[in-house]
Amino acid sequence: EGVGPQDYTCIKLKVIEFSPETQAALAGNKDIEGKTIFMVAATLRPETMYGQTNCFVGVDLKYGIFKTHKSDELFLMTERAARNMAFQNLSPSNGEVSKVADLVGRQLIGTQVKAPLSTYPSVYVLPMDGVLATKGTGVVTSVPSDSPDDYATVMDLKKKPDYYKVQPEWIVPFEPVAIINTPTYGNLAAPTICAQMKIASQKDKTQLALAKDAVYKDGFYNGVMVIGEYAGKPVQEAKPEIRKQLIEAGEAVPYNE
Ligand code: A2H
Repeated sequence: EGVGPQDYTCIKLKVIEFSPETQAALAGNKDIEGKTIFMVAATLRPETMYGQTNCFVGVDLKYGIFKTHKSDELFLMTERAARNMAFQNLSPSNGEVSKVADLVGRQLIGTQVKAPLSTYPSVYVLPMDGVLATKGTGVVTSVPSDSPDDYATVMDLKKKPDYYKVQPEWIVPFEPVAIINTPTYGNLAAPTICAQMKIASQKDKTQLALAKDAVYKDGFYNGVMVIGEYAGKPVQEAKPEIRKQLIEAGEAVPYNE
């Protein structure tokens, strides 16, 4: 990590309804009136977006809502990401960072968003412990079928909704979706490897790092898509095509850091 520039795809999760806490925080804010707000999630796996079941934020992280290159669209993310985007043609003018609201991750839990390509019509914003303020946008889209971190976190939330202050109906109906098949881990790589390695929680960090590496490589080199337009095609072929389509459809933006 932190070795060289990363080519992320930032997925635009359109806000359908903010949590009551966020609605209260934004009440009377004229800068957001009539605008479409997106929670923007940096991913290295655009081909897995069919399997989005929720979105993660860090409860103690600071977020902002920022003006973008499109006058009718606002991005919700960390200020750090907004500063980087300001030099990647994603802000009103080069280098300009224009924040219209401040929020804390905790306030966003329970917000309902539309995740592009997801088989679920809408998904919810949930808490994750390990979201770094220093990477991506501070917003992580969750694909429990293919990301061991996401799967382990979703398991924690399902087991202890009260402790994590989430409602079961925000998580329980959203089962992992088969996206990619590999000879080693079948078509639900993350649940399979978590069971094999007896990973029970997002707190099992050492094991999760190993699991993440194993399924990432296996999926990329040996994976075949089992869903969507590229079903039957290798991941290596589908990945750049799906990325391009999301960007052309206005549902994602390229982002480097
Ligand atoms: B990936 P790298 Cl299916 N804090 O997207 C913690 N993790 C973050 C983050 C942050 N601020 N920003 C992005 N990420 C996650 C999909 C995915 C991802 C799958 C499988 C593996 C995987 C769905 N979540 O990542 O350190 C995002 O999760 C494993 C590497 O820059 C992003 O891609 O390599 C990935 O970490 C970027 O991590």
